[in-house]
Amino acid sequence: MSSYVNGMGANMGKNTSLLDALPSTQGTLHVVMLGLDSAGKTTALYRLKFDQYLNTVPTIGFNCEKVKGTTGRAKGISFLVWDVGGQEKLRPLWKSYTRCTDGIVFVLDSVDVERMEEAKMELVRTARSPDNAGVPILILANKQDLPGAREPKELEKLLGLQELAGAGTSSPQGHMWHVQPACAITGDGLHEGMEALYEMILKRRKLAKLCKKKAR
Ligand code: G3D
Ligand code: MG
Repeated sequence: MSSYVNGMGANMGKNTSLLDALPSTQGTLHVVMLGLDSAGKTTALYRLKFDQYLNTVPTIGFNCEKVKGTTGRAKGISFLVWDVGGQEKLRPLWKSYTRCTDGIVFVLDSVDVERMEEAKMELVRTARSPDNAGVPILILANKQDLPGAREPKELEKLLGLQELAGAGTSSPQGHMWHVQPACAITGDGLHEGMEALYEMILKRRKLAKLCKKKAR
C-alpha cells in the first residue's frame, strides 16, 4: 500500500497540482503530517486509515489517505491526510503541501532526544512560514510505548512551544497547539489527537468570524 501511493507521488506530471489529481474533496479538511524521518508519520497514517499496523518503508514522495474521525465532535468528519517524506533533502517540499491546509500534525519521536533540536528547528520553520500563519498544530508525541519516552510537559519545554504560539491563541497569526501522547503502532492517542486538532480548527474559524464581525 505504502509503495503504491509513493509511486503515485513520484509519477505525477510536473504541471499537475496535487489537489487536481484527487477526487473531489468538498467538505473534507486538509491535514499535513510533518516531522523528521522515522518519527512514525506513515505508521500513524495507516493506523488511522486501516486500524491496523502496516510495515512501512521510508517515504520518498508522499502518501495520502482520507481518514474519518471517530471520537467527540470529530466523529464522522473527513480528513484528507498528507504524509510527506521527512528526510532532510525532502523537507523543502513541505511548503507545497502546507499551502492552504486546515491543520498540521507534527509527528515527534518522543525518545529521540538527540534529534529534538533538529525537530524543533523544523517545527519553528514550519510555524513561521507565512503560508502557515495561524494554522493549528497538533504535536503527536509518538512512540510513548518505548522506555525513556518524554512526557508532553517536557516536550513542550524542549520544543519551546510557548514561543511558537507567538501572539497567543486569540491572534489569527499565532498558532494554537496541542501535544498528544501517542503510539502509532497500537493506535493509542491517534484519534484523540485528530479530535484535538479538529477542535482547534473549529476554534480558529470561530475567531476568524468574530474578527470579521468586529472589523465591520
Ligand atoms: P516516518 O514515516 O515518519 O519516516 P515510519 O516513520 O512510520 O516509517 O516509522 C519509522 C519506524 O518507527 C518504523 O520502524 C516504525 O515501526 C516505528 N514506529 C512508528 N511508530 C512507532 C511507535 O509508536 N512506537 C514504536 N515503538 N515504534 C514506532 P522500523 O523498524 O520499520 O524502521
Ligand atoms: Mg514515512
